[in-house]
Amino acid sequence: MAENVVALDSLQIASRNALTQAMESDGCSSSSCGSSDAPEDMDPETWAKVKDHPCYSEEAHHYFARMHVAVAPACNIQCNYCNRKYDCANESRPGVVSERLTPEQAARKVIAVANEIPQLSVLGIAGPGDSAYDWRKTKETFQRVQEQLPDIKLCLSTNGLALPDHVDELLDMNIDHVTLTINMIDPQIGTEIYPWIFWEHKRRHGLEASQILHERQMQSLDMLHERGILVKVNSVMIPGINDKHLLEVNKEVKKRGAFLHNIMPLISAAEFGTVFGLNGQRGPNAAELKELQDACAGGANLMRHCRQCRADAVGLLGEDRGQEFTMDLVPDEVTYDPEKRETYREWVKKEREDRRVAAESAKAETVASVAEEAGAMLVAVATKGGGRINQHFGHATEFQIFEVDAEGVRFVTHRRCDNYCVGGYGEEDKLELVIKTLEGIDTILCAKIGDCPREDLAAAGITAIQDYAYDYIETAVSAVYRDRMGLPSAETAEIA
Ligand code: CLF
Ligand code: SF4
Repeated sequence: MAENVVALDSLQIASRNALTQAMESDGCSSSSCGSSDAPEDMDPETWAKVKDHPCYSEEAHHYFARMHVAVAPACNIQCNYCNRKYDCANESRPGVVSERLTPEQAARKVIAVANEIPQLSVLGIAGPGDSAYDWRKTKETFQRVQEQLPDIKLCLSTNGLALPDHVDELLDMNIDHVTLTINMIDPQIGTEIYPWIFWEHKRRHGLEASQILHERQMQSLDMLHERGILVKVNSVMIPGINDKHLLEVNKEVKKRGAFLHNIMPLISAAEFGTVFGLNGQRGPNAAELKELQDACAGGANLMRHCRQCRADAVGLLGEDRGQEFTMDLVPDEVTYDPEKRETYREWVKKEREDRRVAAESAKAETVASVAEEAGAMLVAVATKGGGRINQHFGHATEFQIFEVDAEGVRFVTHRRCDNYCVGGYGEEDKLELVIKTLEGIDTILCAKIGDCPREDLAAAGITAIQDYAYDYIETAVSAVYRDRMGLPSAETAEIA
């Protein structure tokens, strides 16, 4: 608990520092937000639903956390990328087993996490089987949480086969967010992904199975959209099977009102014991995934910040605090205390407004001063959240990647790595891997970096900068870009 107070305090200090700097320098750097998740890009009702959901809003993922509880073990289909020994791979890393919980245990765990992590805003049920098929347990868990923690958003992830039977109950429970995994809209392609489904008390195979699954998924999407429930579609990209086809999926789900489309790379390995793992089906590489995402421009909005969470994930996206909250660590009796969370939300409200104003003014400055035809640049950022550059280079286990050009700054993706610094010392072989991970990156922004890694990065053509420690990401990225374009910073210009 103390740790969170410290984290909140340091964020507040960082906020004050950045504000002071911005005032002193007359908004010294330029920036842009580029995110389609800003309030001005959607109606107020939709913004109210997504603004605190770390998966539905890229901006929110800097401030808010989610957790999953594994209460629904039964599943009604078989995906070739799933091994039932593990959890549903449609919304979690394959090969991961979570702690199975009863609805009562799950509700208790949610209270324990909410008391400890003020950033928690969403509870997701994504298996370990199918949450809509194992409905009794899913529903009981949601009801318990709703009664005891009314400020937590409820989020459901499903393959869609059983969902049409429960859509109205979702509405009654005020559930605003549903993820449907849709890997095809052509049942022929489905035959290569789904060997069977269990439907109306019978196992169905081949084309018949895929046809039924497809029709129920489309029905689910239509029903959810009609009722104003936001739908995120997850698709697993499987090279040679549905990779090109996902363009069609993207168009179709947009037509049917999906709010977001999350194209996830297949993660496949023989040790997972899945059909695809055993037959050598590979997943896409980062370039193939990006190419497909870029080709989807103009279709359904894409989610690009998914971390393919662990099934028992707890914390900010990309952060894994699940091991701090296993059931043996959760007290038998726990009472919800909303105070710290209310304080945090008040702080976030102000902080994100400050950040938006700073980013907008910086964007205006960039647009006004950088020639339209100026090239784009990729910048990696080490961040622990809060939308700021607040992590040491050696501690980063992932970098957030931003693209910047004359139009502004856009989040593109994240790249994972092992942290270079372990136990206070940098490890040379790890640095080599980090440098590989950062291929194509022009500049790294971090809170601190030592001389050795900075020199090695420079030798690989990557500039590491710590001068923007604790600044907002967008304003700093923009300032670096302006600098690279040979433009004076606002501060320098003013002095001159
Ligand atoms: Fe969980 Fe999924 Fe809800 Fe998010 S995850 S059920 S929508 S609360 Fe988020 Fe994790 Fe990606 Fe899922 S980062 S795997 S998209
Ligand atoms: Fe596995 Fe989920 Fe597919 Fe069921 S829906 S087979 S649990 S990946």
